[in-house]
Amino acid sequence: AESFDFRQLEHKWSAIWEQLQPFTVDDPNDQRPRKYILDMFPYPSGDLHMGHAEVYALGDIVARYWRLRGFQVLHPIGWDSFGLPAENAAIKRGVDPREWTYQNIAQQRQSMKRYATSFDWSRVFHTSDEEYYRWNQWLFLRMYEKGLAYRKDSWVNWDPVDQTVLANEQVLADGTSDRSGAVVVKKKLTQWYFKITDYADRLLDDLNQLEGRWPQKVLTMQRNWIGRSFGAEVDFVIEGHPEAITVFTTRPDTLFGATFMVVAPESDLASELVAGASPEVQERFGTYLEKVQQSSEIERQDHTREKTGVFLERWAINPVNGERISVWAGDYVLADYGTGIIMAVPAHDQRDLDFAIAHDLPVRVVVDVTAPVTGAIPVVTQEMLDSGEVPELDPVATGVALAGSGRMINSGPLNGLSKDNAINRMIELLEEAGTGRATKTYRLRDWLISRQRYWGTPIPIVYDEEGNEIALPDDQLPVTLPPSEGLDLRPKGSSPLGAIDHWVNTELDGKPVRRDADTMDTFVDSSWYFLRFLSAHDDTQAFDPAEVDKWAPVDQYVGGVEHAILHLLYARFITKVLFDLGYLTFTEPFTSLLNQGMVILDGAKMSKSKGNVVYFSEELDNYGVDAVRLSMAFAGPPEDDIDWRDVSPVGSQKFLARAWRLARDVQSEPGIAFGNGDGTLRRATHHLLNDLPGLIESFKFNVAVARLMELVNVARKTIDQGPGGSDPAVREAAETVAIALSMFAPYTAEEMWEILGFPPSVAHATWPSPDHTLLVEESVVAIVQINGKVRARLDVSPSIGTDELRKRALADETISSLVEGQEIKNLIVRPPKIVSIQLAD
Ligand code: ANZ
Repeated sequence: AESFDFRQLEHKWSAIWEQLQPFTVDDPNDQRPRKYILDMFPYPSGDLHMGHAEVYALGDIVARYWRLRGFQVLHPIGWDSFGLPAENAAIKRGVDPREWTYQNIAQQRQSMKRYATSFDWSRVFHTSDEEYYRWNQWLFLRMYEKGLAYRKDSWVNWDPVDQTVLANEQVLADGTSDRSGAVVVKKKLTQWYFKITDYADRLLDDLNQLEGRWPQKVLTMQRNWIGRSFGAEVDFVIEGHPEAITVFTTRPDTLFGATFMVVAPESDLASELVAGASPEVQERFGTYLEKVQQSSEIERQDHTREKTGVFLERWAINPVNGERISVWAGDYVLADYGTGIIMAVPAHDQRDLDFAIAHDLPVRVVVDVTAPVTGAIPVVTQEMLDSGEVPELDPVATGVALAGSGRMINSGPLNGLSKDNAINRMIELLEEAGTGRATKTYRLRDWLISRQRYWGTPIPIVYDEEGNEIALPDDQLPVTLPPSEGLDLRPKGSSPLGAIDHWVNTELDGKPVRRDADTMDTFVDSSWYFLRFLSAHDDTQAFDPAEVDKWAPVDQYVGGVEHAILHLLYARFITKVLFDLGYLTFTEPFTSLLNQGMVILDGAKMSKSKGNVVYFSEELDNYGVDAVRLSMAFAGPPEDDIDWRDVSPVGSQKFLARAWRLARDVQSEPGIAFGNGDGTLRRATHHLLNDLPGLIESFKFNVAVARLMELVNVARKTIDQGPGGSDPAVREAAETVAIALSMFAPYTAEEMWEILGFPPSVAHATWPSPDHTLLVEESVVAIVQINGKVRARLDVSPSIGTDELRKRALADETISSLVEGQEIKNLIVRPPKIVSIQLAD
């Protein structure tokens, strides 16, 4: 017999699909319900890799599933093709970033097609296409009009290797750049920002709508990133300073314990305050500031670090007790959180205590943490005090701040109150006195979008001769990215575009103007791309509202957890902005989210430097597309990492050959009635038809594949050891396998479908409804004997267990009345057929 030849199948069906274009969605009269299934679009950094192999296999299962269920499915693809890697590669190899990018796109596109992804190829776009990025510029202008895009002179995260500005999100936890790995430093620049902080509350509160639909981990990461804290602002008068200075605190209850203030050294306020100090202090401050600027934000937040600082020779007045307290500059206070200056409460805040001890500043305990407060466990217990574990309630002696709850002391009107009550009372008192108010603050910063790089969307702003910014009118769009020829793309802290005189210097309304030479962060491109697919080639608008109405929001989004914060937060933000501008009628872009894990090898992330890279194209060459796709689905729960070492594409291949042989062994015609086919096989088939939808909808793809394998085995038994290939149940099983397999292994499934006598494509088959009479379990009769005589017959499941059968027998009315009051000498249970009871005589 012929053998299963995946290469031949791939060759044959690619050509047919290319002809049929089975996944183009373009029938305006199609009345079926709709699903929008979106996979995160790739960055064209070379050929596809194994991570892509996973995400596009999983996304395709979902898309193909909904098609089988009778939905119109929009499953588009494009390329996220602006950004640094193209430019860096171009610098390294001396090729045009454009050429490099589009060559990679061509290669990925080919691989994607080979991989049998069911995309609508008519909607492809690349974010580096002028036809796309002009709408980034359009979006920028709409945001500018609403005051949501603004320019600000500020400290930015600077990557000294790539010589570019980074968003906070691009600075890793260890303070290095997620691009170059360099330690990120601070630098002052004038930059464009999107005002995402205006949306902080909505971005946070709307996460509740996504509960149960997005991974919990992602929801938590988004919540932490936004980082809302409730507290109070308190105004402090500083002697000799014209206006009051406001601090943010989450603990206004401790205000009586505020014994000094600390300002972030690089803040404008610090320079203002030091201006009046003596020359020595000014000099000391200057030296200190320089040192601070060389350290990363992460280092500065390191709790174990020595608390350095400089006294500014300034005094503030504590608004609640009139005390004069000293004002310091210290680098544990960050310039861009809260107001950049704090009231220090050393008795109850560890960092403040460390600072107080280092600089010999007063410490006053205002919370008695040993006093019992219902529902709160003090950090220092009476037992600890008694046992001498904590010598006394003296933070200076112990070096440990009293962070726990308790009752207020040394705090005038607050004395005796618990923490929560004291917070509320203090806010009332401050509000009455006009020296403070309840407030909240966020970790979230505005989104810095300017990049001093070439390969991105030009910012649609020009400056007149006085340097005033002017937004370009819409009819001046697109601002086209000029060719890179002759440009020095190497990073130098200013945009390469600035060097093109004839591009930078232009005219608006007959007046000379200069273009902004920076380009936009590529996260702008991906913040709204899911809308562009809905009218990908519309050159009159960014997206067509009628199409948006039909398809959006995205029903199922599939992609890597590495985008849990940045991309998803920005896309959510822009969606809300577009809603507010009246362009959309929904506020969350992605109704449901599936994050796949990583593909690793030997427990480690694949990387060229480690030499543990598995290459996508080689795997396809060796095992075939279907075997690789099936292995991705079968490897385990999608959110777990897949160690490619533990995966068996060979095993997948063998299974596919078995499935294919099943179709070949069918000896009946299409349309044959299945009704009197073999009962066991029919029941197996209908159980699968019944169970697979739930498994796919809950992303248990591996379980679904295991069930398919089982069905193929049962069908094989029916052919070889049962009624044979002409039994109608064999055809029914084979058709079911072909349909279900089309989600995982499209080439094999398509071939099976053809062998079974149907025209292509199996992707458009309909999921057969299970026959519920076949789902009821078959029952067998178990007999119950007492002393060798049959006394009862029970209808039981053929798979009944020993314990269950014993219970059922003894619970039977006849049996229990006969057994009652007697001693059972012996009881034999042989499921599912016999229970034999021996009574003592
Ligand atoms: C007094 C106080 C007493 C504080 C106490 C805490 C404990 P979260 O909860 O993270 O929002 N803070 C405010 N602005 C800061 C800045 N720019 N840099 C460093 N620290 C800053 O933190 C809020 C608390 O962090 C604020 O409450 C303030 O210290 C400090 F027993 O005020 B607290």
